[in-house]
Amino acid sequence: MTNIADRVRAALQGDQRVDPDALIARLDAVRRFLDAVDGQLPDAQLVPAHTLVERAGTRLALSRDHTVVALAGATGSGKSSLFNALARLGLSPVGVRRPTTGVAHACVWGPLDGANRLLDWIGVLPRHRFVRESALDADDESALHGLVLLDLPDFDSVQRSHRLEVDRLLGLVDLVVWVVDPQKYADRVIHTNYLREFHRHRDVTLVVLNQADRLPPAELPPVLDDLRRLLDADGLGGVPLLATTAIDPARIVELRGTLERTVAGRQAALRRLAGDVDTVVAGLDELVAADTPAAGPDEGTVGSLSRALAGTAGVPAVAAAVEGAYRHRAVASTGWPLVRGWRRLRPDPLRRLHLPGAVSGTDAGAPAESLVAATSVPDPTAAQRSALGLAVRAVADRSGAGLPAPWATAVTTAARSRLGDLPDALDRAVAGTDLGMDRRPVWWRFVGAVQWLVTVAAVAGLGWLALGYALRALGLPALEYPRVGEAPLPTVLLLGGLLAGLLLAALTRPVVRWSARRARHRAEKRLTAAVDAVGRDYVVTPVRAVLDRYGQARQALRDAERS
Ligand SMILES: Nc1nc2c(ncn2[C@@H]2O[C@H](COP(=O)(O)OP(=O)(O)OP(=O)(O)O)[C@@H](O)[C@H]2O)c(=O)[nH]1
Ligand SMILES: [Mg+2]
Repeated sequence: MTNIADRVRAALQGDQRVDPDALIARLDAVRRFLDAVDGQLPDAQLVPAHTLVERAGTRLALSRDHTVVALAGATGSGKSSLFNALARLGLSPVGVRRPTTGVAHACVWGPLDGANRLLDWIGVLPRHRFVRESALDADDESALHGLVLLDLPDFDSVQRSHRLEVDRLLGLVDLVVWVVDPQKYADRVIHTNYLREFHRHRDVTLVVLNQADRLPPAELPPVLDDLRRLLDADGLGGVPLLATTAIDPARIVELRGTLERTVAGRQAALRRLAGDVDTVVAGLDELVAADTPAAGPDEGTVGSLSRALAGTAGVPAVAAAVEGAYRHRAVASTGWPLVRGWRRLRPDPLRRLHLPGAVSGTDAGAPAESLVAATSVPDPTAAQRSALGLAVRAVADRSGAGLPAPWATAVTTAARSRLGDLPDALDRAVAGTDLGMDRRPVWWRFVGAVQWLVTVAAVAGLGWLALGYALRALGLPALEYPRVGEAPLPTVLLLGGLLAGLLLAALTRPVVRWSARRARHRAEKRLTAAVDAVGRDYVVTPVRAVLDRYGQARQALRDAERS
């Protein structure tokens, strides 16, 4: 019963053909995954994927016409005996001293030439390579044409070198025939260390209970059933299970037939690699989450970052300086001409910060690059620095939320990656911002001109009055002043000019204050925008780059999954 069920399963498995193009596309997806995660994730987690991409590329390039089948098993299970029986030649020594086979032996059905490069890559020494098919065999062996059969050392060996060699070869071959014997078929080592590990390679796994002749015929079916149960527990349900007797050619016919079908199908290499891709994808699965990745930090978090950066960059101090400078300059331009000079003696608040716009004209339009670290904006306080640290952390936390741990770490690293460059960048941004202070408003000139006019009038009136007074004092004929109503014109000019000047200054003051506040807000807006751009460039963009890579990696891994 069991054998019939096995055969049906085997037949069904045989129908699941691996399309080479689909396999290559999956391998390509693994390569894309590796490109996307390069530098973002710890290399140690990526070794199997790198190994797969490298091995698969080489295996597919070497030969798709050959099928490399390994006989693997514990010492004394009869691997070499089966190898020789299948080859119908005594190629690999069979011994009583255990272990016997120390290095892999290969037998090639078909011309050795084509298989040599494959065997070079697999690492079978030339003196252990044999050719089975010769002209003498006629068509006897043609059904196995393309088979490269390997007799491996024992995997449970007392010799460490044997175990290493087996592990290496098991990673390279297309199909593994696990050879067990009636005494040791239930050994923990073979199941735990090997068969279980190969559960994703069910399509390229065959299990052989050799030395079946050592069991009384009635005991064979229960032993096979027991072995089948163990295989099911290993995750190898449905793999073909055959009973063989290496010393009886009639009782390896079924194994031979299975190998013939495998060779003819030319699917083993592809299936092996497809299983490898499954294993690698399963191992990487924890590196991507099920949900679609977030696009980046929300605007609220970025806003907090901008505010923190503005504090660090001294935006409030610069804005206050702009307001002060506006008032300073406005008064210097529109004030009473006699006190303007005194006003000019006081330092300009912007000039103190060494900011463009500190003096109109020359340095106002200078390129930002030439102003590196040129400002004297006060250094950030400890509180501002820690607020910035918290804001950057918030960007990282928000962006990394829900991502697998290594990606969350990568996001945090990215968010902090350019922190060292921030002070200079902020200084450049502040220095490069047009604060709107390099032009004198027209109304200043107008008011200034009017002030001059009324002052000239007052001075002229004063001079005129002084002249009249002097003439009178010298006893000369007095000046006849023209009159405006009852008042003499010089007096009107003097008092009117003085009064008009004072009135104009008084009326201008609130306008200056209001305009200065507007100038402050405008500067604040521009500075905040500049600082916000720095935050996006230096913190948000690196984070987005990691999230982009995460998205690519996630998509690549989905593409690498078996469809
Ligand atoms: N009765 C019987 N004896 C077998 C059978 N297969 C192998 N033997 C004997 O079992 C012993 C071990 O056989 P090998 O072929 O050397 O075993 P192996 O798995 O290659 O062992 P190592 O090379 O040490 O790993 C030899 O004495 C064989 O003659 C079989 O099917 N029936
Ligand atoms: Mg051997």
